[in-house]
Amino acid sequence: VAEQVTLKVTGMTCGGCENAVKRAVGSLKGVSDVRASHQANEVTVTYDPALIDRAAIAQRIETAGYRVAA
Ligand SMILES: [Cu+2]
Repeated sequence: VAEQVTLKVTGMTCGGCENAVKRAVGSLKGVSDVRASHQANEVTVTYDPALIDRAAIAQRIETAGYRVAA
């Protein structure tokens, strides 16, 4: 069963940043959907909790160069 989490992400300033986050997180195994808004500073991820967790998703966003609020 898929779960959905919305993360507060800072550092996204345009649509290019949104696409970078979508590409980075979307490449993770277990992630089925990613939506990103630089205006809302939010990234919403649909994922399979048997394959990946929130911490791994947050880490991938940080590796891409953006900051995830705890
Ligand atoms: Cu940008």
